[in-house]
Amino acid sequence: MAWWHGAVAYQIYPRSFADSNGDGVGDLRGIINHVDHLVALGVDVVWLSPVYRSPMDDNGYDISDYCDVDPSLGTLADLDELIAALHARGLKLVMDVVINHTSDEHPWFVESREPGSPKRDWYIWRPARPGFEPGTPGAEPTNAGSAFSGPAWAYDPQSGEYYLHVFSRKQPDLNWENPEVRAELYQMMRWWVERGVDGFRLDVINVISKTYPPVDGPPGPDGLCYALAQVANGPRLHEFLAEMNAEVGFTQKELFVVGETPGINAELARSFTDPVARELGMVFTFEHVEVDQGDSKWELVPLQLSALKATLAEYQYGLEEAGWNSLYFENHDQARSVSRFGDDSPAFRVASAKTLATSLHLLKGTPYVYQGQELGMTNASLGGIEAYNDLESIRFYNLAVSLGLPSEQLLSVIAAKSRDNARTPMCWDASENAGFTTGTPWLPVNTNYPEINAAAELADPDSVFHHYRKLIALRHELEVVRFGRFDLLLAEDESLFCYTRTLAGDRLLVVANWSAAPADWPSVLPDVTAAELLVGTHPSGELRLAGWESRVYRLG
Ligand code: TEU
Repeated sequence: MAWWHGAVAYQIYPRSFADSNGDGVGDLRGIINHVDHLVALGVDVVWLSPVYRSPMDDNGYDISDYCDVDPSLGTLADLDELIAALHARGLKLVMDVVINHTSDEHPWFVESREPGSPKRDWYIWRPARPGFEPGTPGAEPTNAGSAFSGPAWAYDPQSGEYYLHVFSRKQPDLNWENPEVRAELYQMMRWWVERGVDGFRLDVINVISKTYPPVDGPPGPDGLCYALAQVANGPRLHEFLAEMNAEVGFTQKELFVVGETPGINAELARSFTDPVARELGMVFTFEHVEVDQGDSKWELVPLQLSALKATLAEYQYGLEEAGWNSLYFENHDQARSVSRFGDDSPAFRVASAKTLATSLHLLKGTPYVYQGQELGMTNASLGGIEAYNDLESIRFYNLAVSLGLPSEQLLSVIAAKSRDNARTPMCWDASENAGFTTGTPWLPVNTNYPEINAAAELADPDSVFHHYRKLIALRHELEVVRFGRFDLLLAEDESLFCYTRTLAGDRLLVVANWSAAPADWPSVLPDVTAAELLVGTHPSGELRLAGWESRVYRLG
């Protein structure tokens, strides 16, 4: 086992974490100033969302220089200082690297636009659809649709051809078939390892090898076929991942490597993370965060707990013999879990945030805490579309309005699912702007910050924060939490999430009530009269569970 199998990670979205210079945007020095918070929580690893030089079309996921820090976030020297500050406290730093695409302002792409340039083949260029005038409606090479609405092909008048962008048009996809591209990216990653980083989070890494040649796919309501699903998991994916591992030294140097992999299943997750394959350490899968949606994230479907449990269990079982799971409910792309899966009303916010945490952190894998999740921060309630920043939400809104959908209905869907829910500033204390900035925050601070903030929660032993702290400590303490076999109980139950973890003679029982209604103790559960209660959300007493109560027992 590697060190990271027993670790807990904490994700920082730098623009929203802490602003040290009053410009309203979080920065690296802000993180340096708050390392104590991470130490108090007890996490082992920081995953830093992109801080590279970027035009910020997608808040840093559009990189124009892989080897420099964006001036809005600080300097390379600040980053060195952060790495040193974390290492001095026993924490590791993992860089989020986006290598499926670059910014269209990256010098490589600028050069690639020249048809005769040596870098032409570094990106994916195609001529217009036969019989169509280039640049006219419908002339795109295929009907591929980008993840952020509209075609995934952008016309470049300079060369009369189109380039592929699975994400925004300012995020052209690199051509991984070209060995020079791969060599250059591996070189860049080695440079970061030499600088002291402890691993990588690899953005949409299963999209680097694409299914070719691009062809028209089944059209959705907008006439387009979702490119992300259409081209992902291409034929050379395993080859590229193994090559990257060998060239950068993932396995050899015991780096913490997590690949983001939308649109895969448990079998693929196992194949990427089986140590024998020497590809990735673990992957972020999506099935469990898609159970409350229809065909797209914007089609809301009420959560069925049995469906969520089934998908989580599928990965637990599927990666038991080989491979390793990542465990997450939140990140910078997802709504706040207490508002989404829990109950953020005053009566149940604290209990449900704790119960979601217990349910996730007792699973087998590496848990991730997204900034503010440890406080039980809620969705943003931003209001009108003008309050939003995220290009995904704004582009979806504009497209849907143009198709005649009522704005009010769209805003309620966006309020539930927008990525901006996770991106409002971290709430540090009850002072103005939640202590995030002395200036004007780039995205509004959640109005509930006087109540939900780090200072208040650190001072309250019953807070969501201290519950997370206990769960993290429990993982460090008990081998059965890190490595015990998972077994789901009461799979069909729509309000109780119950499972055991077993390692040799050691056995834990997790019982979580995912509902506001109290629940009788199910007779099929193991007897707990002689069991030790390790962590609970409520004062222990009767067996019957209160609304959103959860408990972890060590069975005798
Ligand atoms: O996300 C990839 C991804 O699958 C998401 O775009 C997802 O489709 C969307 O967020 C659902 O709402 C990664 C990053 O996490 C995301 O922030 C970037 O926007 C994206 O890649 C492009 O780099």
